[in-house]
Amino acid sequence: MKLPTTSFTARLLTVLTAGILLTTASNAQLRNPIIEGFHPDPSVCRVDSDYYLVNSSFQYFPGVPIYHSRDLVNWTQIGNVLDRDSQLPLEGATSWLGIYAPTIRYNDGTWYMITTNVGHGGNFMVTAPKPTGPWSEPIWLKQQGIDPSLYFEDGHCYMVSNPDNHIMLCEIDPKTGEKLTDSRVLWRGTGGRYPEGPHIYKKDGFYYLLISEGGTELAHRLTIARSRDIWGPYEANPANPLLTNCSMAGQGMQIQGIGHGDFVQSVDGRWWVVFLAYRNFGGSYHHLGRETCIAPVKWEKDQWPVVNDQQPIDTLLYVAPPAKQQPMKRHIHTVFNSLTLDPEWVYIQNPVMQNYQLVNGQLRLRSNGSLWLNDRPTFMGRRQEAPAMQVETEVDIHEPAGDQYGLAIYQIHDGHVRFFATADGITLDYRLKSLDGIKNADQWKNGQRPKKVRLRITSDGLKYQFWYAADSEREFRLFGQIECSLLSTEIVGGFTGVTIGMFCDVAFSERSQDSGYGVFNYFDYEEK
Ligand code: 6LW
Repeated sequence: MKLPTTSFTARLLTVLTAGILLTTASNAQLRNPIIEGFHPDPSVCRVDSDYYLVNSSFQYFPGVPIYHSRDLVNWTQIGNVLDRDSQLPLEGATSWLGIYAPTIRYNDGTWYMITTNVGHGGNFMVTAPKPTGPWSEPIWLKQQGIDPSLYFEDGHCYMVSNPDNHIMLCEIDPKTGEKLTDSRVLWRGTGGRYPEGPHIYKKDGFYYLLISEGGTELAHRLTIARSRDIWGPYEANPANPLLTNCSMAGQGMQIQGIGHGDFVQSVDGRWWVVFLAYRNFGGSYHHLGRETCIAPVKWEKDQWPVVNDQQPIDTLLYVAPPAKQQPMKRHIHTVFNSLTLDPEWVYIQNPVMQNYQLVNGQLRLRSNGSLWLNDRPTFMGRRQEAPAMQVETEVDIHEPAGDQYGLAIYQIHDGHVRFFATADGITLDYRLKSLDGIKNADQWKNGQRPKKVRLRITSDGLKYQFWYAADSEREFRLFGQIECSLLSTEIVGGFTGVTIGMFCDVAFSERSQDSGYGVFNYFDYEEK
């Protein structure tokens, strides 16, 4: 990841330009992102008046969250496509590995989700009779590269992906995945780096090939080419890039890194593109990951598509949204008296399920070794989907004092913060690449060891603050704070965004020999 090196004058100009755009766009109504937090690489598919959208998920289990909408702007998670070990081996996966960009498509009564498990077998697809599943076992595919997509026409099924930085096409048998033709190069992009994220569409007799270039950072962009024959030759759009914020007008926006898109036509006939972007907080840092955004597309007969009138993208667009956007302030209080948890819960790699037990309305977690060892650590969390939010849990305190359990803010195995209470006291510590240390630690005063401690993390988008209250204390005490930027992709890396959850661990660098366990009474997540 490169940090921006924009000159002061350029910044000043773009801030001014952004100001002018904002003023003229005072009626702006379309709010981005449409799915906040770690939701990269969106792919969307409409059947009748229902839209379905999937995202990449990297080292997290279950994988590939799937969303449903009736209007393209208000989305509800209806499950996860990959929800069992046999579909999703993740041993050793980090935030750079595991499940990359997926594509969702529907053809002739069957739903398809095709993606790459980087580090565990490459490209595969799963199929289902309904988007809610059940999804099949993986059908492994021979054509390599990342970001596979499918295109169906007249009984043929084509697969496109990017082996060796070329966009390549082959025909496959959609039932077995067997290759029916050689793989042929369609396009190498406009000459920038990393041609990826290809999708094929047919309109007015042209095959359109939409791709991303530039890498998923500041230079990210969408480009497009077209041909009368699916096998090419493809001619590049003279007005490429189709969409980027890597421009004088775009570089001052809070939203950056725009790319990886998929077109969809809404029920009213309008065209849209969903794509990923990240929001900077407190400088050129993003900690919430790459998020799912949307922009309007003008696509006249026989003409090239034009996205958002070639204007840069920010958090408000001057365009009528397809429907009223509901406020996104979620407040979810989870208690542990049911074995069925909502689909937003995630584990790091394949969880060792006996380490997660619901006992008498409490969640009991057993340690499986340190978070940073990255070997199926015990962690149950959710994506942080809004910059301003609060999470809270209550833990029971028990002997021995060596067990460490509480709340963790997790970006990557070597980029996370832990806030926990033990029989000895309370601790806030961190691992940020090769730096690990204790930010604050306090012992319980003699004889005042509490039975229960409530742990709370709040954020305004720029800093995290850590609070606690013991037993029946009503007031929370501030225990420490850190900047969100320390957990950003720019500092600790990875393709994901922050998740927040409950962990059970032993001291850094130790592997649990046995029995560390922690007891949690609830988990509360509230966006502000
Ligand atoms: C993804 C690729 C990309 O597969 O980054 O931004 C890779 N786009 O298309 C990982 O998300």
